[in-house]
Amino acid sequence: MNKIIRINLVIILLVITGNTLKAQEKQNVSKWPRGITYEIFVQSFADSNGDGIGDINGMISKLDYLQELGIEGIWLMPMNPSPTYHKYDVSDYYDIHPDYGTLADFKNFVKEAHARNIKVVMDMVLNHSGNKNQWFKEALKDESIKYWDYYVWAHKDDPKVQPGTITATDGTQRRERSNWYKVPNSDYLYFAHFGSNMPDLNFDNPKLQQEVFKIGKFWLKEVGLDGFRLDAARHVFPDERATDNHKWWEYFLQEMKTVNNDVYIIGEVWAPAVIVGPYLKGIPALFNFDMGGEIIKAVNEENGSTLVPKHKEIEDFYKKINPEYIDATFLTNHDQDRVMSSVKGNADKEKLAAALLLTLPGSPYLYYGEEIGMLGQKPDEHIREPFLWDKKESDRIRTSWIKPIYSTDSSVIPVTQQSADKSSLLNYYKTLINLRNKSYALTYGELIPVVTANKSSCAFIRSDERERLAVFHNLSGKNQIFNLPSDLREFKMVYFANKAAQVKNNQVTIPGFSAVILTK
Ligand SMILES: [Ca+2]
Repeated sequence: MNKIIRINLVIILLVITGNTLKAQEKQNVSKWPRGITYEIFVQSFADSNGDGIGDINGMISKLDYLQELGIEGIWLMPMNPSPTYHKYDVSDYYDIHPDYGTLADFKNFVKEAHARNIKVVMDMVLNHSGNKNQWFKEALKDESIKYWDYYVWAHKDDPKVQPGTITATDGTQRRERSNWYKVPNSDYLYFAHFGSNMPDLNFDNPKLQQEVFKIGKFWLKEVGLDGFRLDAARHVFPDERATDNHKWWEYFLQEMKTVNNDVYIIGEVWAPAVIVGPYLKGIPALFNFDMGGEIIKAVNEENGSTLVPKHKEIEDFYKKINPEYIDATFLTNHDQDRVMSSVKGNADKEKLAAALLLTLPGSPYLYYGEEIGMLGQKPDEHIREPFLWDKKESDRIRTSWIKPIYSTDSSVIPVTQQSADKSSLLNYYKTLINLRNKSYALTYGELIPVVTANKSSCAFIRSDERERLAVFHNLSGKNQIFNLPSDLREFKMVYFANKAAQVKNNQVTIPGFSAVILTK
């Protein structure tokens, strides 16, 4: 009798162990850039030497954290020397800001990231230089100097430079002041779309074009970067010369491919999809600003009915231009209020927004701190506050270059404490990211809408020839019961649910504010 029980136990244990091993052994199927990329504001991430400013060695010490989170790519905000905290006004395109470390440190970072199967992309700010750049300092001296033509000038009598006659053409961000700036003892004014400390570079000048290629090749070849995130990509030529903008980036991509045929170029074209689309030939990956906004709006309004049609509309349009395009989806980035603040601190809604991002198609980007629920609202410094690794008294690597207003010890639970809590936001992100990385359907699958009567739900199939999953999101606080139509009755098992969901008798029960993924 005892023997039989013991044998049964052994069999049961073997079965359990077998299943567990199977789950653990499931390999990642995502291959970057179709994996998840993590955006880092270096200044705020991790400080290795106690000066309060984030640095390269600090980031190296946290690569294991990112690997464990399931990250396969990192986008680093600008790291070149610059007089400002954000570093979008570059003084030297061929070096690293001394606060962050040295070129040798950075090469080491890239090597260490690659050793963990993480690719590295850096912000490349080419629309304008900083006004402390040697090129600009030289240009200011004399019109005969070669660097004069690196910038855009107009005579003081030119009607276009008169105050009030030039405004930004981006409808949402109209400026009343002129974008032309005076220079002491000169009859010429320089053009600067983003303000006087960021003089625009002159892309009509072939010498400047060659210099830009030299910069790009330096970082790819000498440092081993995998690609660039192009800042302000739609502004290198004025808006009325959009076609020149599109062509320039095709030219740039072609040149970069001579150094690395797999170079990854992602562009910031902050505009509606209709303006973004034509850039896809030269910039194969573009941020999907429209979808990020739609997801947060849907979660806040508890209305999921627009998401799938919106995604489809953008996808159909982009695919006609470049069938191989990379849809860089995200919730918010360093220029927008943080997700947790946008959902007014509602952790359920933050989780839903994350689940939508990580189950819809695309190559998702996460902004550092999103995974621990950091808060932040404009002005910009306060959507870029120090990352919280541990409780303040034991956080030796936390940066302190700015006093946080939103993400403080009383409002955000740091990484160490969240890691130890199974139900934390961090572990929720980790689970979903790893689920996506291991899923053909979620990483590569087609999006097939599922019609539901309830507008506070968002349901769809993700389908790949190797895998099919059914995804349900309940954006309301109330339980929802969804009757599976005959073509969805193949889905009988809960593959993922963050609350007590169940599927039974062709009905799936989705608790309020939760996501459910069903498999066959
Ligand atoms: Ca430091």
